[in-house]
Amino acid sequence: MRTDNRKLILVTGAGGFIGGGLVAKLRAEGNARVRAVDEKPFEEWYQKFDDVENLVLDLNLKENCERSAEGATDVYNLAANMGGMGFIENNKALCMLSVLINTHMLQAATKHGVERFFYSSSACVYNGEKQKTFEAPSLKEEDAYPALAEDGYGWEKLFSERMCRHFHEDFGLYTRVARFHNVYGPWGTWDGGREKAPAAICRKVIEAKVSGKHEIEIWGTGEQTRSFMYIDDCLKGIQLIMNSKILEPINLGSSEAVTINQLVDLAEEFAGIKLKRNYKLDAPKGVNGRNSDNTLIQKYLNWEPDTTLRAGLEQTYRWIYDQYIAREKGMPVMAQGNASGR
Ligand code: GKE
Repeated sequence: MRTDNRKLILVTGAGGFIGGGLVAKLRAEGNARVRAVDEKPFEEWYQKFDDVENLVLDLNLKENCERSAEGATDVYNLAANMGGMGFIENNKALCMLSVLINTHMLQAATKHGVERFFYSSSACVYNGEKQKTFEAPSLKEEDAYPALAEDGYGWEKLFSERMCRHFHEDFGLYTRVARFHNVYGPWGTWDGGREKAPAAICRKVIEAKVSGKHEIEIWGTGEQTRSFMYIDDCLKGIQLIMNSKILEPINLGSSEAVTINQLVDLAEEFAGIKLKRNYKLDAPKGVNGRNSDNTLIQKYLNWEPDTTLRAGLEQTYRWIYDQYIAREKGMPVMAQGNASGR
């Protein structure tokens, strides 16, 4: 049997949306062996490939992080307990417990002499005071301080970012940190409570179309602003940042801000229907406005996420539509509702 001398890349959270997408991309590129790790049983992985090493391990535990990092040169740490506003607002302690994964993965990577370590942070680290306006404030990297992050989830991300920095300074581990802005696309969570606005709105519009009940519930006033990053841009950005020399946390997000109402307009257009909008004002809303300032990523990489929301959302809508119909018919669909990977 021939030995495989290609380097070994570890992807944690590989059963989740972004982790699964990254494994798919790395194996297609074929330059490395891939080890895919997630705590979920295999039948719940969003994507799974038999030609990579797949492991079910709980990365809250240090020994499992050590087992995962052994022999790896690159680590993409995408494992976290997370979800959209409906999840993070109601599960703050669970979100903060991801600090166990991040602490143990950093220790394990240091112990095994890993060459590069990627940490997926979030726009939720930004100071809430700077996101009070609905005018889609563009957040620069420096706007994370003075710190007033999203309660629970955002504070854990900010702390773990900081740990990455100090593992580099004190222990020489080459860490890379990207702050993801709301990622969406096919193979993402679209039901079950952890879904974010793009998938939730697509699903609700599809539900209305299929049922013939032409109404939709929207959380908040619909005037909240966000930018949404298509999964292909996210994956490309992750690899560019990992292979760069960027030491500080950097935004990885689209700079095309829209209101939630505009998001609904688009989904309605794909469905070819118009819906009566019911605004649920006491639902989880998060910040009023948020956009990604991409000056820094442009400076370093001469690139920024550039898939238009129209193009990306249309792909996503079609994919969720097929999943929805398959579920209606009792056919197998992607597992939902227990996303432990990004
Ligand atoms: N999830 C969801 N579901 N959100 C809805 C819905 C719905 O049916 N209807 C309206 N919204 C509104 C929310 O109230 C919120 O104001 C906005 O859409 C975006 O919600 P979201 O996609 O769940 O999440 P956020 O952008 O507020 O926050 C997310 O930010 C990311 C980073 O940019 C977080 O959930 C994190 O998971 C993530 O780090």
